[in-house]
Amino acid sequence: MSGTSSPNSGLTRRSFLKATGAAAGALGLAGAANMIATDTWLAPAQAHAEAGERVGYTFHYRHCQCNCHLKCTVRDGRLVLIEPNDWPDKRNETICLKGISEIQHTYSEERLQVPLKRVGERGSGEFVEITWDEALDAIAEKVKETQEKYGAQAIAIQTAVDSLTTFLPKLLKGQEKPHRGIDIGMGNGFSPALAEAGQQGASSNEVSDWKNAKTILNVGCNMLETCMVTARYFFEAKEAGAEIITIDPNFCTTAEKSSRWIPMIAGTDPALYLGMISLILDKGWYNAPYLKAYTSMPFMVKRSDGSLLRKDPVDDIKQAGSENPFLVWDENASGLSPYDADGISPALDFETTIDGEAYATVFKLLKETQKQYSLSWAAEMTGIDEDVLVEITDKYANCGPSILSFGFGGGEKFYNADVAGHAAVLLATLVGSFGTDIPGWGAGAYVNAYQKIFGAGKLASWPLPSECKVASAPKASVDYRDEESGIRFMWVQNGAFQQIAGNQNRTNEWAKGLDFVVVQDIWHTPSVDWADIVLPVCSHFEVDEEIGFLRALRGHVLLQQKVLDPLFESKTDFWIDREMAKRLGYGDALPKSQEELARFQLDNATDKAVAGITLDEVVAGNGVVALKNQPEIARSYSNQTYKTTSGRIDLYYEDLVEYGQALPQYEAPHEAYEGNPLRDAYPLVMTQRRSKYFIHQNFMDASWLRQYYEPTLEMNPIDMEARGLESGDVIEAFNERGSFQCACVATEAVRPGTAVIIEGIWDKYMVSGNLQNVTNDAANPRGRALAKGRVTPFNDTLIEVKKA
Ligand SMILES: Nc1nc2c(c(=O)[nH]1)N[C@H]1C(S)=C(S)[C@@H](COP(=O)(O)OP(=O)(O)OC[C@H]3O[C@@H](n4cnc5c(=O)[nH]c(N)nc54)[C@H](O)[C@@H]3O)O[C@H]1N2
Ligand SMILES: Nc1nc2c(c(=O)[nH]1)N[C@H]1C(S)=C(S)[C@@H](COP(=O)(O)OP(=O)(O)OC[C@H]3O[C@@H](n4cnc5c(=O)[nH]c(N)nc54)[C@H](O)[C@@H]3O)O[C@H]1N2
Ligand SMILES: [Mo]
Repeated sequence: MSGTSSPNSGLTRRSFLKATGAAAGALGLAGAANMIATDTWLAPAQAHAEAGERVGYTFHYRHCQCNCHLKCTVRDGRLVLIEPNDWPDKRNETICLKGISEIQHTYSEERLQVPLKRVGERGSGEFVEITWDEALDAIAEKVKETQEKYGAQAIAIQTAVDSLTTFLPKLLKGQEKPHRGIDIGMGNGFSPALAEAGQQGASSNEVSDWKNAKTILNVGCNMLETCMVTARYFFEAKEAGAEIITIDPNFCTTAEKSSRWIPMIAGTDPALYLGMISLILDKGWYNAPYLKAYTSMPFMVKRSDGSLLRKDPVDDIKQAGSENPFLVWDENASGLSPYDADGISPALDFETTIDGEAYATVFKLLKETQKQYSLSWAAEMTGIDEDVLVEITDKYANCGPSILSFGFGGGEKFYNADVAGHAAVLLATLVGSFGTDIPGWGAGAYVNAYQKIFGAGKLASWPLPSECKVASAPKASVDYRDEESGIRFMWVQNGAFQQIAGNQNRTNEWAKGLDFVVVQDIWHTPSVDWADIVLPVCSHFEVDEEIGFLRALRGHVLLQQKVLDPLFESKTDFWIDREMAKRLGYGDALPKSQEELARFQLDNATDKAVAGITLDEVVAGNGVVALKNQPEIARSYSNQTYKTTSGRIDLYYEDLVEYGQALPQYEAPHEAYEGNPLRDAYPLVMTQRRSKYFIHQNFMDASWLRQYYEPTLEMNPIDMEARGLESGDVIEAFNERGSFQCACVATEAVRPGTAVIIEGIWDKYMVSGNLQNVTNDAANPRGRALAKGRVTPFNDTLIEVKKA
């Protein structure tokens, strides 16, 4: 497991030999061989030898939501010690095994060392080394050719959370992150009610507010692994007496540390929320004054077509606006009134006939549609006992302040996720969770919610010529692999070819037909093998000047500074931006150095949280300076402000009337539902999770971490026994889309009828295949009508398992 199988200078063994044969010494083999192997690296110095020791500061990767700031000791040019940096608030001083292991991982055998050009078939991973000029010239030529032939929108750039590039997407003028359906599932249903721009499903308050809550329902979020820096706030809340109830099909780490774990059937999240809503309505546990004052519940719906009643009739329901107010029934005047008129008393549970048309309030309609979602129905669907549902709903509604927390994994990655999101926001609104400024009430995804998320810390953006802007993805496509997406040229800074789409065979077929592929990464991830040109990038520890990138996160301005000089032939993302700009005719448009950019970003910031903070101050603070004027706990929607059509919480989704989802209606998962005939052949639901040891595909090659984890399919002993399997056996997991092989392990933490695997594993660490070979990529037709498009239902996957 130590990953020392083949010396891999960013090449596969086969192509490495080929490259050596073709151009002997081109890689400077003697030096490279010593540099690349971790074991030799930790032996006496070869490269960057300098006398003495120095300390450098940088931020770590962010996709695990943590972005820890690190204090790094460099001896004789090598990273030898990594510690948490000092922060003004000690609670932020964090590091985990991922950070510590960078002493090894930064020098991993899988580091891309030199620019490469494909020589074999695309996907074969056969490359030869080329120079940076050759690589960049070839790319620039292809960019221009594609722009002329198909238009700039035929270029797509898949940026990743951790790639430190800022200019490239705009310089290419292509589609940035074309439809990929990731981390939007719940938010698609949750956010339109509140119209929180940006992050879909973002929580209403920071996680530090948990200590003010009495009841916390944590549904399908393993935050103690997926947002480790929030652990402090989790335990703070528990110690303060909050009851944290984790509802999750699996006994995940967070379930283990919660006050209570309630197992549920995967993919039934909408049923859970709908059942709770029914009980709250039946028992009258909702906050009626809140619903009347701050929500669309009293708005009138025309029964015949589902449209909301406005002062003036409209042809197109989407053209509403504050000039044409929604109408409510004023109980004082016994007549219709604009919802925002003064001195009215809107009826909540009401229906009437006007000019022969029947109208009912949103609330009344909700009560009607909820009739089909009884508690016993919810209990059967979710597998949670009825009395347990009553108990948790009672606590949630009547023993507040309460928090409803969900993740970006779990129920989010199902075909029906928007229904779950819509039901979740309804549930949270019924009990008055938003905008009350009462500490401890809130709802949403709290993974990430310690970062003063709502707009705080906006750095100034460097202006580019006006024609430099990204193209929008064509409306007709639901998936970047659709023909309608029109993509001919992919520039990849993440796992576009293995990681961010389900159904690998489809991805492979699509990838073969592209005109050109660039992969820009630090490590040799599986996507690299699909590149025509590979660009090796510096890790977050390496910069070619003293100053690197700035971020405003976790309530602070955080700076990346030089810890190491660029290793091997790698270059910074910024350097690549500048070189591409020169070649595309924008040579003068970019800052000359990262320092110039960083100064600009701070000196021109208009955000009060940042204005006045200087780069010199950040450097003097070893890369960490607190944002200004920050509340102790950031909250959103204060004073009940919502950026919705009505300015209130709009729970009735008029634009989904044609899909029958104006109010949430239960929809089964695509594959993973009881009674699906496909279960005869593929009876197990395979969900995926993340691990504290990895960030998706990142760190898969970190040999110090790999000692703790071997890729395994986790299964319940009952399902193992039924298949004659024992822990450690190599299994084949398969369905009609494909298969993969790895070891299996028996664990009671996984529900019978399901199998669980950590997502992101590179092919080379599996016995064979990639877990993405089996995952579901079905597109829900409703997807096009949703705010962020359709979701990728990775977890909505049925498989069968047999001994390999
Ligand atoms: N089957 C299955 N698939 C899934 C999921 C699932 O649950 N199941 N989850 C999905 C989700 S939620 C997500 S968000 C995606 C994530 O998928 P990705 O976006 O691919 O996630 P990362 O592995 O974080 O990718 C970051 C890449 O950026 C590289 N990188 C890091 N730092 C830098 C840098 O400074 N510069 C450059 N140029 N590159 C850098 C890393 O080496 C890594 O290859 O995966 C999705 N895929
Ligand atoms: N260390 C680390 N941290 C990360 C990441 C990483 O790769 N590594 N990735 C980041 C990213 S991009 C994301 S999107 C977040 C995701 O963060 P989380 O939402 O915490 O993601 P997961 O661990 O995938 O899933 C959470 C839980 O959902 C449960 N689950 C599975 N199916 C269902 C279901 O049908 N219903 C319910 N209710 N629960 C279900 C799983 O058992 C699991 O315990 O994590 C972020 N943080
Ligand atoms: Mo994600």
